[in-house]
Parts: sequence; C-alpha cells; structure tokens
Amino acid sequence: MNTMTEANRLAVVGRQKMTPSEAFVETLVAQGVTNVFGIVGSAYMDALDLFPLAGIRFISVAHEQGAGHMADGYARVSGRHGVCIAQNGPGITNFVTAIAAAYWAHSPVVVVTPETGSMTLGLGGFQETEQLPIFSKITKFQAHVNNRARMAELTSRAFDRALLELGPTQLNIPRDFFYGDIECEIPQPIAIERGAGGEKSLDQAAELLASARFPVILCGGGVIMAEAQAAAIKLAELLQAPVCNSYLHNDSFPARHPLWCGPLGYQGSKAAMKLIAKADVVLALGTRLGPFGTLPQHGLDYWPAQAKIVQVDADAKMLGLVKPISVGICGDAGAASEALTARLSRRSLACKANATERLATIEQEKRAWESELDGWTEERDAWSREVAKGSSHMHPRQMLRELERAMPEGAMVSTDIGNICSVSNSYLRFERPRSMFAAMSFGNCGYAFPTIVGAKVAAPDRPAIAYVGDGAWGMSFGELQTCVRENIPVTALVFNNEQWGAEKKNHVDFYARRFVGVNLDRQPSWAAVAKAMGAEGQRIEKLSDVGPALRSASKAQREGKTTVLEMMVTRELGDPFRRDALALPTRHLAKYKSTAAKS
Ligand SMILES: Cc1ncc(C[n+]2csc(CCOP(=O)(O)OP(=O)(O)O)c2C)c(N)n1
Ligand SMILES: [Mg+2]
Repeated sequence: MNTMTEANRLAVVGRQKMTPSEAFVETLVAQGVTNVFGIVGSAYMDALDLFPLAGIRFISVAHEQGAGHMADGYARVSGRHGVCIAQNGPGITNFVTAIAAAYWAHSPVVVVTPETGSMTLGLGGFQETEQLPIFSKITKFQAHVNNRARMAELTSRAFDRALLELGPTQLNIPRDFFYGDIECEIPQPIAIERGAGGEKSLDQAAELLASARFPVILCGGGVIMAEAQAAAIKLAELLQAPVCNSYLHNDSFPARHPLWCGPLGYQGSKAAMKLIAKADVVLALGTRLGPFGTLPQHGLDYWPAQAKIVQVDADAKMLGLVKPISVGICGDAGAASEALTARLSRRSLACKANATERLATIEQEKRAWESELDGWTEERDAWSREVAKGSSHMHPRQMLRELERAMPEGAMVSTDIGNICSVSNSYLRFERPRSMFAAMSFGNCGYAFPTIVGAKVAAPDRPAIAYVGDGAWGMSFGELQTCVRENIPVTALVFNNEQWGAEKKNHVDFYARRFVGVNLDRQPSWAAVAKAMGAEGQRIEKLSDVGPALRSASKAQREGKTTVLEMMVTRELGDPFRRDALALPTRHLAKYKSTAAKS
C-alpha cells in the first residue's frame, strides 16, 4: 500500500536523474499543489500514478468543464493555483468554456493539456487536435513542452505566470514526453511582489482626491485578489467616501460598513448608483471598469461622465481601456491604497468640510433602497403579473430576500447566469472577501455549481452555496456525482421556473411573446434526481420553508451531505440582461412581415 509522509510534500532538491513524470509531479509539489481536478486519461497516467505519494489529491469529476470551473472556484477562494488536467483531444476541448470563464475572472488556473504523441503529431491519429491555438486567446501564457528535459522548467513557468499575470495558463505536453530519463533540478516558485505604482501618478491621484468634494471609491476584484480590503477601508474612512462594489464583486467591501453602498451594474444597488452619480472624483480600485458593469440600470444612467477618474490596476493594459481616466496607477490595490492614505493623511482634505452631510446622504440612500427592496416583493410588468396570478409558487424576489436573511455566517455563494441569479445581485451581501463567485463577464450558464464545488475543496469549513437557474442546472447537475463520490458537501439552490427565463424575457420585451426554445416543459423533479444520485433533495414551495431549509442544508454540509433545494418559483421575470444590445425586429421579406415590430 502507498503511504504518504510529510517528507513527500517536499520537492526533491538538487540536480538529479528522474523521469519527466517525476519532474512534472515534483514541480507541482514545489508549487504547493494539493488538489488537481480532472478526468482520468491514458495520456498522463504515468504522472497520475505518482499523485498519491506526492500528497496530491486527484478529484475525479463528471465532465472536464466541471473540472475547469472547480479549479477556478478553488483559485478564487484560496488565492492559489487551481489545477485541472484531462485526456488529450476531447478531454481538453471540454475545458474550453471553463478556461474562458477563468480568463475573465482573472483566476490563476493552470490547465494541463497532455496532447497527442510527438511522433504522430499531424498524422491525424487518435484524439488529436491542435491544442495551443484553441486556448491562445483565453490564457495569459502557454508553455509547450518541446523537449522532455524541459518538463520541470516549463511546468514551473506555467505556474509562476498564472500568479504573475493573474489568469489561466496552459501547460501542453506531448504524451510521450512523460516517459524517459532526464536530469534536472526542480525550480522553486518565483514570487513577485507588486508595488504601489509610480510616485508621480500617486502624487497626482492624491492631489485630485485631496481637492474632491464628493469622492467615491469603487472596489473591484483587484481589491480581493490583492488582499487589500483593510487598506481600502482605511482610505475610505479617511476620505469618508461612499464605497461601491464593482459588478459581481459584492465581496470587495464589507456590507456592514457604514460607507458600503452596494454593487453597481445589472440588478445592482440604486443607492450605489445614486451616490456614484454625485461623484466629482472616483477612485476605481482594482477594476478594469468593464463595459457591462457600468451600464445604466433601473432607468439610472449613473456613471459620472464629468468626474475625474483615478484608476488603479495591477495590469497596466487595463488603465483607461474602457473609460477615460484622469490618472492611471499601475499598482497593487492594497499598496496603492496605503500609499494614497499616507499622502492624504498629511494634507487638508476638501471632502472633510461636508463629511457629515455626505454620511447622512449615504445613510438616507441606503435606507431608501432597502425599503424599496422590502416593498418590491414581485415584478410589476404585465407579463409577470399575468404569470404570477393564480400561481401557488413563490415570487423570486421574496425567495431571494428570505435566502439573504438565512445566509449562514461566512458563506461562499456562487451565482449562475440567468434572470433569477441576476436579480439576486441586490440581495447578496458579504462581510469578507473571497465569498462571491459569479460567472463574471464570460457569462456562461452552468458555471455556478462546479465552481462552488471547487471553492468547497479550498475552504471545507465554510458553507458553500450555489444559486442556479433550472436551465443552467440541466447543464451542470452531473457534478452531483463528484460531490457524492468525492465527499465534497455543498448546497445547490435550483430556481425552478420551468423556463430559460433570462432569454424568455427578451421574447416578452422585443418579440411579442413568440416563444422559441425557452420553455423547459416536462423537467424531472430535480429533488428526486438529487436523491437518486445519492444527495439530499427537497422541494421548497413556501416562503416560510426557505430559511429553515437553507439552514438545515448548511448543517447537512457539516455532516458531509450535499443538498439540492428545488425552489418552486413563478415564471415572472426581472429586467433583461441586454436591453442595450437588442432592438425591436425589422423585417424586409414578405414571408417574415408578421414578425416585424408594430410601429
Ligand atoms: C452556456 C450558455 N448558453 C446559453 C446562454 C444564454 N443564456 C443566458 S441566460 C439563459 C437562461 C438561463 O435560464 P435558467 O438557468 O433557467 O435561469 P432563469 O433565467 O430562468 O432564472 C440563457 C440560455 C449562456 N449565457 N450560456
Ligand atoms: Mg429557469
């Protein structure tokens, strides 16, 4: 029997003879890898054989896309590498969607892609496809092991670059290169410390902030990745500035802090939008100001076009990319915040003069938004009223409010792409970073469930909860097998509205309710499916059952059990995703005239 000892968790030191498989696995050990997600395949079996003795757990999943999302979730919770591996050809192409999502989420995922053997490459043998072009636009770096002697060097570089550039990297290995004898040394990880940014730009930023009368801070994902929350809080308190979360980064600033205003963007906080609209200087901390995240919402075109924008980003290419800026600081969000705090604490600040007033405005806007949310129990458009009338199911908004109230302390929540998941943005508040995992700008359905599974592996003591629409659940529920088989207990909330709701909303608003492919009729009972798969399953029909069910599912997690709560909700629909990108239909051909918008 194989036995792992503490010593096995240390990589061998010094130049010596080993096989490329050993060099690969030892480099993983040197990089601190303890978990790898994937599906077994002959292409890398020689290396896989060493995982147990190297102290690396191989988490066997249901679909490689799931493994990619799990690696993403793992990376986003831990701040360390998420690693996934699969069989050359089809196993690798199955990764693509997940890696694209990780790319836009800036997750340091290392996707290991064994490829067809070097001696048959190009001959169209078995499971062959060119694996580098496929990932070229969704990775920050691609290493191709062109010689077996370079296995450790290139493996190490793929890991270093993922953290350095904050995004997925690919390690492509011809499958025959796992075998043979080589002589090499296992490189140590390279850790690069980021600084606060250029002195001149920090001085200019301090100048702008010191003279601002209504400064507002926008905290993005960079604040989370840089562990910069404490520094951001300090700076916000010095300026007494309202703080907004960037879109889907509701965990970038603690929700109980008096200066917190909530998220911008789709289904975000009206308080945050109204406050940032008043800004004369915005400090965009660790955000690229992505175009979707600042779109008008709730009828508010809130982006302060006249304000001076100071943008801080670790990636210089993001500065001024989306929005015009006055000052760009290429730096770490935490170090830059500290440098600004140091500069500003020595100066007199114009914003001190009206701080009391500003605090009162923040409080008043937040109170107004909360009471609006309290009264916003259901959607009020004609379609929603019609479908909700006579339905015994829950209103999605009321259900989401109940979930918010029952959310366990320290919870991690992943959200999928869909109408109800989007509406949840108004009801998701967090006290600590690394708590919210959304599909971000890649926006793929099927993201949330596998991602929370990976998150749970990284943080087994935290409650792990996925918000998933029933359509997206159909894409991803296969990973329940992983939860049960690998003993990774999580909670999935499946919002059963019997439709691909987010897309149906477009049919309602733009296509005169001509529904094509949006109804999810004759679905199985998802609670029963969960039970058949060895998890717990419960159908929730009443609002009063929502809180207790979430709490008992969290308790079940502590007992090692995965629970699917099938939430029965009406077919009502919130505001659409892409009002900005759709238009009423124009038709020129006679046969399609009946579908043209009536003017
Ligand atoms: C992989 C993928 N396919 C299709 C889409 C387009 N899409 C966006 S939202 C959506 C509907 C989601 O339906 P569901 O998961 O049931 O959630 P609901 O909108 O009903 O709350 C679809 C199909 C997508 N974003 N990703
Ligand atoms: Mg649905």
